[in-house]
Amino acid sequence: MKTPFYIRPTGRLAPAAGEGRVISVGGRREASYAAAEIVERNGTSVRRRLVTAAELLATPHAGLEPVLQRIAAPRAAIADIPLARTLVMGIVNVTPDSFSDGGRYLDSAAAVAHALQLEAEGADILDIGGESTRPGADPVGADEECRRVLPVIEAVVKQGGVPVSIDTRKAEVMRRAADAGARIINDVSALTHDTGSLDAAAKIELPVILMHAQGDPRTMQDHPRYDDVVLDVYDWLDARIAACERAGIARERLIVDPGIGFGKTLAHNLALLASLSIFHGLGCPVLLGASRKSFIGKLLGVPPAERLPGSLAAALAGVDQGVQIVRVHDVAATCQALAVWSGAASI
Ligand code: 7PM
Repeated sequence: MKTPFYIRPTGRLAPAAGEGRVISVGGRREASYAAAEIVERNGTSVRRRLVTAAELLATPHAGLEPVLQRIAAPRAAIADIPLARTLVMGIVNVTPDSFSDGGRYLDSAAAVAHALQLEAEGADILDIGGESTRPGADPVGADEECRRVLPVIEAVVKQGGVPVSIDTRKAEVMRRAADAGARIINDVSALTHDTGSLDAAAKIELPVILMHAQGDPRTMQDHPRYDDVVLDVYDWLDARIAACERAGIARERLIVDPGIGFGKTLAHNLALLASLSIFHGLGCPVLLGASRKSFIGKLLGVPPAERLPGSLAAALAGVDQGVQIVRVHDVAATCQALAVWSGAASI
């Protein structure tokens, strides 16, 4: 069964602007909206209309009510961090460094130092990954992935003070990372890649990030195709939440992510970025990962090292739409942007 209605809150208001007649996402006053786009899909036809928050809240509508409730419901803390403001997740890659001729100690020492540096810059969560999920990348085995990430997780858990998430698509890596102290599972396949991962995640009892991707990393950029990218990604995530619930993973434990760059053209990525707030209707915290991604390069023809300004703009577009977590490389710069934004947004 497809979700018949979607609600995209829009027109963010400063908290002082009004009481009552606003749409608040996850119970956060900084994430209050004056209006909403109501979207209805019937087969190939999509109807959209803009209504004010006052109109929407005054006229109860059977189809819209459950979506409104999921938008408004307070979000549970993640790994003991309350979602009162947008959290910054710092990216820590543990892939062999071409300069250290495969020296495992050097690779892990560099990753641990990088993680602690990101924490000092203000990261709320450290996302540690050992498999390259870049477009066109070759897969690695679970043992190799564990050899890369486990020593880093152990050291960061011991020496750092913020929760660690494990970026993996494999059940075995999830289990061993959790034993090593990881507090969040981040799976770019939304627990679809490994047939054992739904059950493994249910048993591990940690929060899980479900990211949307179309196709496998190796081929996903070949011919991405959607009827309506925003609604298709929404329906797919909705179905993954349902699969998780059937497997014993409650919605309160899930975080959703539209998967910028994973089987998407430039137009698809921009459409998702423009409609992030619609995903609050899934009733889970929303994560945005746009940092240094190739859509920024495609817009302007700049290499990854020069994509910080575009990455900050993407993060702020997400924050304005109430996303609860941004996943970034440049933690210090992002924290500065968020501090200025929230200074202006909370008046
Ligand atoms: C090319 C494509 C280079 C993708 C690097 C990447 C996400 C993630 C990654 C994301 C979540 C990167 C990525 N991206 N996990 N893992 N969301 N939840 O930027 O957007 O590191 S890999």
